[in-house]
Amino acid sequence: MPEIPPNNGFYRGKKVLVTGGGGFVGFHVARALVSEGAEVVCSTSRGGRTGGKIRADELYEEIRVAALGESVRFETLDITDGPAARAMLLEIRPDALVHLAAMSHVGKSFESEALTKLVNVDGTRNLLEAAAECGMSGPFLFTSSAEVYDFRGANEKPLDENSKLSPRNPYGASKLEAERVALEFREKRGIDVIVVRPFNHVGPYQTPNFVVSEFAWKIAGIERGVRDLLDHGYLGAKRDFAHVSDVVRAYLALISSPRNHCVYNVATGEAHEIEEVLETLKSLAKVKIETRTDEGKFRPSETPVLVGSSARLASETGWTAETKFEDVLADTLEFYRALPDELLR
Ligand code: A2R
Repeated sequence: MPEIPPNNGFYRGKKVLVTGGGGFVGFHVARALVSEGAEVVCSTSRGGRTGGKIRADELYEEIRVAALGESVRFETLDITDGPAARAMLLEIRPDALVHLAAMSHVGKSFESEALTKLVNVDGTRNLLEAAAECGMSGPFLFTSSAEVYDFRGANEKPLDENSKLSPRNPYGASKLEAERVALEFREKRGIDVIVVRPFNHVGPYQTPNFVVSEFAWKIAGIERGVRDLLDHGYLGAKRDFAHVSDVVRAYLALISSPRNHCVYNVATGEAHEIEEVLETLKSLAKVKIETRTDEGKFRPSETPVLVGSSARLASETGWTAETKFEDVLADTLEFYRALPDELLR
């Protein structure tokens, strides 16, 4: 029997623009699209007005861009610059757009609320306006976030797309506002908008400032002998951890499929305690890992459990989260093990 290509060959020869293409998810989206035969243009804001990144972000972006090599074209675009967004879309005329560029860190959004809104809401509006002006007919996938939901009283029952919306932080608020802008462009301007709400997703190439990547990075540092112990905060919260490759598969499947809805959760439906993350990573370590609770970081989470239902995504595309929890962690650890000493300190 002839082999069926992924996504039925939908991406072969298609031109896809990936904003935030130097970011963690952007790297995986770009790589997956290339392997499906798409022509990929990634945009990053390097040198743009809202640059101001901390050094770690820049270093990790360099690693990702180097790993993609010549397989994709990189262009500079600060999405807060409306005319520049329009000029880029007019020049590229993509068949599909995966919009990932964002101020993506929940914690940092408290300190930079205005910038978070500027990039996440106004930047998204600029891209949608540009897409409308250049008559883009292909899908425009906007990555929102599980942070748009009201987590108060959340329990082991997975949240679905009809669960109450009420963000608890400026990041979630900006994503919800941007969703509304995007859905308005869908309704009034005919843009084929798909909104995705990913829950936690982890894996190789993540800047180590999220819980799983931070633990894996510290363990790799201890194994290398450049760090003594793993300090951590509260371990009692439960989260839904998908492998970034599974999340990317969901995005690509949604773009290439006929759809009955325009908003989709992307989640595994399984809750794992942070303590379990730590214990599993410790069991994967090549040396004994000494841990210490850091009182400064110890804030019991307001959100004890956060788990999502992907039933809608599964029923419309057949998607499932294929990677087992332990493999998600092992894969992440393997990435940090390959970094040079100076990036493990
Ligand atoms: O472009 P860079 O080098 O500043 O990189 C960040 C980019 N970004 C921007 N791009 C254009 N114009 C801006 N004003 C701007 N500000 C930030 O967005 C960065 O590489 C990228 C986001 O990547 P990460 O922070 O690694 O986020 P991740 O985990 O890949 O999340 C992707 C999407 C985001 O929309 C999240 O909010 C959502 O998935 O969960």
